[in-house]
Amino acid sequence: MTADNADTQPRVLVVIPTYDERENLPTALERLRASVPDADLLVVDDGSPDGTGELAEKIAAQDEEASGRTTIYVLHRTGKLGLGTAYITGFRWALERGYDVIVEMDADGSHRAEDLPRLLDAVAGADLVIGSRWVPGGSVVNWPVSRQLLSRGGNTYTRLALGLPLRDATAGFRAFRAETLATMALDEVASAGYCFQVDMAWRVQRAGGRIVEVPITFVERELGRSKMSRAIVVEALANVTVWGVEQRARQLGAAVRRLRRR
Ligand SMILES: Nc1nc2c(ncn2[C@@H]2O[C@H](COP(=O)(O)OP(=O)(O)O)[C@@H](O)[C@H]2O)c(=O)[nH]1
Ligand SMILES: [Mg+2]
Repeated sequence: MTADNADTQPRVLVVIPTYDERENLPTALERLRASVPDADLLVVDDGSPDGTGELAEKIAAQDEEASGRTTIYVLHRTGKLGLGTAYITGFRWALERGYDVIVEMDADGSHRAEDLPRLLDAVAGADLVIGSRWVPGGSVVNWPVSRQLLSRGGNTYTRLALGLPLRDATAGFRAFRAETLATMALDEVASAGYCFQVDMAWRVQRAGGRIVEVPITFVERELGRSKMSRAIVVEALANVTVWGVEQRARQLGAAVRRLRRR
């Protein structure tokens, strides 16, 4: 890279939360290395009982030895503290180190590293880019119809309840401009799985940010198991309902105040 390039190329950090992803992490990191060779990678592991954290350290050390520079970093948290706070920890780490673009990505192979360059292209003209399953060109591989309906239905409900004009507000493959995150009250974001994604997008929207959805192919994991539960889905729908009602109440309050002033 020339000095010139170093000035103009955005510095990208991909944040990868892990809990028991031993079988998936090596491939995920390898594919990222191949698709976005200039990006740095940060694994945020929650003390995975299967040793994912130690494996990540080993891969990082090997990568450093082979390339002569550090590009894979690992944070260890004490226990399973949840996806949302894992991301917030990663975001703060990135902001402290001056990265320009911060990516959210799963370790289980569902988010294809090969799609990431298109997300990064789009973030040049957006505050938040969402890798979307439910825009034209997007798709899901290996999901039963019931799971597709749940995701589509949840997203339609979210769109109507919040007036958030997105097809896939629950998606977890995203690229943020650092400034977008720097101005957000990160400790106020709802932390549970799908709530976290919706809350982040809604905050960007309310702050007047530009959100772009880029079609991706989402591939359900082949190895390991999902940590999302029915309870997390129910909690997400309940939260969206409360936020929607609060929003309508605020709008109504504002309208009444305007009328009174007349
Ligand atoms: N650090 C951390 N990572 C988590 C936690 N829960 C899930 N993950 C990771 O978040 C990503 C998405 O989780 P997954 O269980 O595949 O959710 P799903 O794709 O919605 O079924 C994977 O890389 C998981 O290992 C957690 O509590 N802490
Ligand atoms: Mg998954």
